[in-house]
Amino acid sequence: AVAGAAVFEPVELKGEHLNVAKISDSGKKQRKNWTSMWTVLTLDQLLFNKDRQQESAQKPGSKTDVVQLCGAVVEWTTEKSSRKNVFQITTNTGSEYLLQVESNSTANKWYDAIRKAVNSSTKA
Ligand code: I3P
Repeated sequence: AVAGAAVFEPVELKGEHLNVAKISDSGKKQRKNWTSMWTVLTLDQLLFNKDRQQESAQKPGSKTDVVQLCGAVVEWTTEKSSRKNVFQITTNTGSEYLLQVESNSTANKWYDAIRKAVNSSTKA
């Protein structure tokens, strides 16, 4: 999914499987349940799908979880999980997601790209 990533700088992260746990839904605490999700970053959204095939099926009734990045906060956390490479996204509506992947470099790539998307969509 990231072939040619170094060439196409800003939006290199088309899609990848990340471990995701939604721990709060609009301020309401959720039971932590790590799930491998096919994750796609757009200019201002993060899309979670159960699998890659659903990626293009963003119509009503599809199971895509859409995270609005405008006004979100993204930070590394070592307290909310025993796993390595975990960062948290808190949306402006108070939903909280933990994202994790074994590879440091993959985690760093997503963290950086999501922060950039947050910054540019929040200013816009
Ligand atoms: C949780 C599960 C999670 C773990 C979480 C456990 O148990 O083992 O993987 O989070 O720890 O509560 P269960 O499946 O019974 O709900 P990490 O893998 O992120 O450590 P936590 O309660 O300390 O968050």
